[in-house]
Amino acid sequence: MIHDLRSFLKVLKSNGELLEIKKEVDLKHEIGSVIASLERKGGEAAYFANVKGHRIHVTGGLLSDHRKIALALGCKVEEVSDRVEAALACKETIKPEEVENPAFKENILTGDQVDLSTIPIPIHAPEDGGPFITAGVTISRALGGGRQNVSFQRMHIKEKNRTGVMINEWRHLKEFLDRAESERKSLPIAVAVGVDPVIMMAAGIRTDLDELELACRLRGKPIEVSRCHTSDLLVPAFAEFVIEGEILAGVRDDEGPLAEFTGHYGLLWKSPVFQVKAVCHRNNPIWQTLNGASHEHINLGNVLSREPVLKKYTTYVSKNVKNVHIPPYGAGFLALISMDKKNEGEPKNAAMAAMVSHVNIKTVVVLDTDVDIYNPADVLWALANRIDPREDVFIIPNAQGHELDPASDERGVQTKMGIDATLWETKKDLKKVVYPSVDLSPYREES
Ligand SMILES: Cc1cc2nc3c(=O)[nH]c(=O)nc-3n(C[C@H](O)[C@H](O)[C@H](O)COP(=O)(O)O)c2cc1C
Ligand SMILES: [Mn+2]
Repeated sequence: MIHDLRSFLKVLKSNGELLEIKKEVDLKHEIGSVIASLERKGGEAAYFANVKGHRIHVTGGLLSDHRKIALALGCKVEEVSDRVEAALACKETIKPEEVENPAFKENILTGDQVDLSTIPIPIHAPEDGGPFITAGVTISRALGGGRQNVSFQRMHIKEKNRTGVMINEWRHLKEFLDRAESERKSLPIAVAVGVDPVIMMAAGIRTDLDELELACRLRGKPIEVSRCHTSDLLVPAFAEFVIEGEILAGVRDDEGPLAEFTGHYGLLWKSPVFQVKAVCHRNNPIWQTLNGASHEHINLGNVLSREPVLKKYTTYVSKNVKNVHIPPYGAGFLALISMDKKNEGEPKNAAMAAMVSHVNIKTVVVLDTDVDIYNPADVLWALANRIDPREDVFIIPNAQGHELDPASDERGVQTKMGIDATLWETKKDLKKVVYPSVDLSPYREES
């Protein structure tokens, strides 16, 4: 049973989804490029056992596709969005379980011992502004008490014990920080790196629940947690690293740029500052990282939480919707609907439902069920073949989208587009050519 990063790495390895790299690699760009190259070819996650200048190993690209996400959840690929939906809909409470002597406290560094440069934190994309903690989850609580929150906040390494921390509008952490700053107080947080992958999935989902409880539901059992060394925040007991400290009241500093989820570089921001007070880590810790603008980034932020809603909205409008997908290569702006239409107008209704299932969704393509919505070439084939733009494309001007979409104004106002790429009824007897897929290994063997 997966309960931490190490047990997940074992599962990936035994399923042929982990590439162990013994060659020496550079933190600057090389690790990011190897992870990206593997992701581009639908390959394995990466495990770097020889990082130049460091003894600590690095791993990355662990949730780059649905095969690995399904392994993390212990389900089939086609069950992933139903699993997330079930966890969100579940009324049963499964609380994290507090334990003594957590693994992450095997080593505790405080005061002058804290030095982030001793941790192999990569510079990922060629034009990133420096090394960033990208796969860590931020654990926080409002100063006056209340439930905990878990979210992703990238951390730009600035000094041996200081990082920038990007906190967008509408984040729970932003609420906590605003309130603390109004009292001129700093906010304690902890960044857990290298955790059970369901905790990362929960952190990327916007919910009013404590995301650790959502993670427990995804795992189907309590997740073990322990108090931090310097605060009473409860963090995953089996985290590889727990970096503790506080976000300083009223301080803002340059942070960025970093490869953003849209696939473009972001800007240099004036962001809050994280002052590190303690670095706790397991014996022989493993550093986990994640590439900005990667499929993994989009899966965690834009796909896992939104596919269940997309499915709910579109199947509500038409029972002939068979499947939905938000492909990670579409930056979360594209939705694909697989439909066995019974009526000519149905695909457009399903497309309209998809457009309102999440504000970021801009382009919706409705496809016949003979098109594999997980295969981009098949989707483009249908777009090239089965549409008459005048009949099959409709646009909705001045709708609300995301302000980082390059084709929207500064408040995110943009045009949405629906495309009915299903075969016309008059052509419905056309049959797609499908060659059976064969296992090629016997054909490659020498005689
Ligand atoms: C890989 C990744 C990186 C992210 N980086 C940031 C970030 O730097 N700052 C931020 O405010 N949100 C970031 N997000 C988005 C939030 O973590 C995400 O929307 C989360 O659900 C917000 O949690 P909340 O609802 O508890 O505020 C990131 C998401 C992912 C998946
Ligand atoms: Mn939250």
